[in-house]
Amino acid sequence: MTLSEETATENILSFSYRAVTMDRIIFLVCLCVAVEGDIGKHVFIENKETWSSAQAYCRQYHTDLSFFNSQSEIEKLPRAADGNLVPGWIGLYRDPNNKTAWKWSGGGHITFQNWADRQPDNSGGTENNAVITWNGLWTDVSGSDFYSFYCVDKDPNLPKYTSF
Ligand SMILES: [Ca+2]
Repeated sequence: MTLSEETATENILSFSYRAVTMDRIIFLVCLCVAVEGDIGKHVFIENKETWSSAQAYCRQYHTDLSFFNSQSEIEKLPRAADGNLVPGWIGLYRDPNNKTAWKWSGGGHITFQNWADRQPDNSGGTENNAVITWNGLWTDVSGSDFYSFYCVDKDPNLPKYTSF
């Protein structure tokens, strides 16, 4: 084998190694996008219910009340004809073991938050749930109030270890 042939073989080996590495990088990038970027399809339910009734409905006919890990996930919510959101329940509830922490109905503490100005304020001490308002910001209200709501059909391809 001449020197140039050896060099050629080395180049080919080096190239295929790089191709394998690239495959892994692409795979990992896709995994991250799935975890951070796409929770599922959100559905608006116009009927006004208490938070618990809305949760029960979403769990029966969809995955759960809607939850979010980014602003772009909020942008996916169906909007009214005027381009605004109809105020409605999302899966947010105050952690009964830590009054300053919030959890998603689907499980786990929130990792992303989008509270409106001066919210959550727990006005009257009974605001243990939250609605999303016309502009996508959240505000805590009493769970016994009646609101329309948002359910999510979670993407079945989402890895099970996601914290939602
Ligand atoms: Ca409030």
